[in-house]
Amino acid sequence: MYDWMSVEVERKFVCSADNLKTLEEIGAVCVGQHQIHDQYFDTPMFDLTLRDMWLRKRKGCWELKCPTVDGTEGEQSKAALLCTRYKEITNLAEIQLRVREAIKDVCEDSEMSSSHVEESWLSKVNLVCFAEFTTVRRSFTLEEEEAVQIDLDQADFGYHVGEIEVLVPEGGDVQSALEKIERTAQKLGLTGDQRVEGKMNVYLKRNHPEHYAKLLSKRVL
Ligand code: V4E
Repeated sequence: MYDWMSVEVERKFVCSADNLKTLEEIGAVCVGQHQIHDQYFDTPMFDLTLRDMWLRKRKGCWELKCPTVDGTEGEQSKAALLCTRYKEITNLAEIQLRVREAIKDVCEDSEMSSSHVEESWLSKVNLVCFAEFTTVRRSFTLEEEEAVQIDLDQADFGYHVGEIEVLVPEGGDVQSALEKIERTAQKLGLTGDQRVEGKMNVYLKRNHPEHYAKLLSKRVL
């Protein structure tokens, strides 16, 4: 399968000093601290995010997150309901294809081959940056939970959030990822039964409140 297409299964949690202590106690290994600068793009009418499609540029690379249908949606456990699942696409040609498909009714017919310089494809489909922020991320792993990463994020607009995530290759075992995340959440002592807001929720609430309200009403967020 394609290595540029995987499914990110993720549970966010409220991040506190206690989590750091617990991470130490359960023997989590800090695998790095990075600064991440993200720019998110959409049409002026927000045609992508209204379809739950999130296009961003991170470290000079394009990434698109879009909803996934993986067959685990039906009867969902409480633990699964706390997780999000998004297809993550990093191949520019595939991203352009999906973006063009999503906004074909609103953009002029345009040729978007990967040979175009990327700024030209942005203007051709009328994509503009609607969110930009930097995050300091500390990442941890647990020896006994292969492929699980725990991130503690501090966004520059003053929001802290934790994430437990597993990247599943396209067609891989989402159920087992959900189980790994649940076991990790229990080790961390997470008790909340509500989904926790991501950085973008908080950013949009502050900077694009009308669009945020629309996303809530359409149940995208
Ligand atoms: C998918 C999504 C957005 C794009 C950003 O995704 P997120 O995982 O929140 O950001 P980040 O920086 O942690 O990315 P990573 O480094 O893990 O790839 S913005 C909003 N969504 C949808 C969404 C949702 N509906 N509910 C929750 C809890 N999170 C995200």
